[in-house]
Amino acid sequence: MKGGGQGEVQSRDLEGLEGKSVTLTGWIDSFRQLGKITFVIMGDPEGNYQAVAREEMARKIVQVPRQSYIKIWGPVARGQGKASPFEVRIEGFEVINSADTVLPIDPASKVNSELTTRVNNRPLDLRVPEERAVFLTRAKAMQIIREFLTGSGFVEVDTPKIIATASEGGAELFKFDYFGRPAYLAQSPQLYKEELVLSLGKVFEIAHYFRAEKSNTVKHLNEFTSVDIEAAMAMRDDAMKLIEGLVREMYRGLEVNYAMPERFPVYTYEDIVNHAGLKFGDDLSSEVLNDFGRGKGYYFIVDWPISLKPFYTMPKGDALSESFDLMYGGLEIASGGQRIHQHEMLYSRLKASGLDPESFSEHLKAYRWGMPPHSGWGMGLDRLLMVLMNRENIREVVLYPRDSRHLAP
Ligand code: AMO
Repeated sequence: MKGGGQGEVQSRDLEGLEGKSVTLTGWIDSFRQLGKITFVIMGDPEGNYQAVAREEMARKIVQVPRQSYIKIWGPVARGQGKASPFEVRIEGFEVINSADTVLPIDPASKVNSELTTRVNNRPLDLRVPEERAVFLTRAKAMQIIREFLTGSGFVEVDTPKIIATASEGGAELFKFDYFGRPAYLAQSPQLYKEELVLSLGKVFEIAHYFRAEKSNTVKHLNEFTSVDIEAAMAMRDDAMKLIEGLVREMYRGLEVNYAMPERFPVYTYEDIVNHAGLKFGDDLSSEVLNDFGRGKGYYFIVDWPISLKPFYTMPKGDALSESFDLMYGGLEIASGGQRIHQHEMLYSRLKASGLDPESFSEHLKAYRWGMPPHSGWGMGLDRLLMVLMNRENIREVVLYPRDSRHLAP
């Protein structure tokens, strides 16, 4: 094998290796010519760094198409350029796998390609350190969520994504043929997570769900990631405190500076209806929420009319419900609340919501087996990450977004 004395190292190791000969593999990001010297900006998963080639070596390496995967070797020296504090003086290189000379996007370009082009060429797009950073943050966020919820006594579960009955209403369901019977892609783990509190007490799940939304907006996808929790003996306020705690923990753990209020403000549905001049029972459109949420950070909207919430929501008096939405400005981040735990009430709420209780018989039976009172929520992870990372479009924080126009790659 060709290579330098130190064996293979990564760019992050360079600092401690001044004067030593090293071998690295990675891709060519770009070349910069300065007189007789050619700076080769190299990339690897850790970031970009600088290598230097002179004379014959320079003439040879600039022939290699950018983004090719190569091996370089030579001594490490204190850097002369601004790309990295240490650089590799190239004594030799080997092309491991050459890239096409014409690329759909140029990761080294200062001019960003269109989001659609980037998403369609994601593997190459992620060679841009700033874009890769989004998904490193996403991975860290998942870890923080798991640690936070596990540390709060929740058990991680994974429930089926092929289901027989709708949990969030029929309009946005993807239906398909399941060996001659109709089946659907799960819109949420709602029914399962409620059933599981019967024995496991406190459960959470992080998974993909499917909504047949036709609208193409910056906040909707047809396949999105939700963080769901459900907890026995928890009231709505407990569920709200938990999500507030999780959001704070994510900002802390991801080291995102944000002036968090002491407590997230709480508004009622009625506050917003009055503000917008609507009448009780009207749904709150994006326009109304954007207007109400302008200049606001995180806040809750509580006490929605029962008529606007799914059948499993616990009523509050005659017309309201023990529900909440967590908002950021005009964007809904999560919704949840207390659920119905009594069989008869659930049965009649199904009927009142225009659903056939018979098709929920498998689910309903758990409510005859000592179901504890319980509350929970579902949080759109992609939406929260979009806010956290200050991105304008949900597709920027999802590796391979699915919307009605995009099924590939
Ligand atoms: P809901 O339908 O409000 O509630 O969904 C919960 C959260 O999931 C996110 N979300 C979406 N994100 C991107 N694209 C979509 N198409 C999309 N649809 C929803 C939102 C939303 O707040 N079972 C209840 C939750 C519960 O009560 O526990 C549910 O699914 O951020």
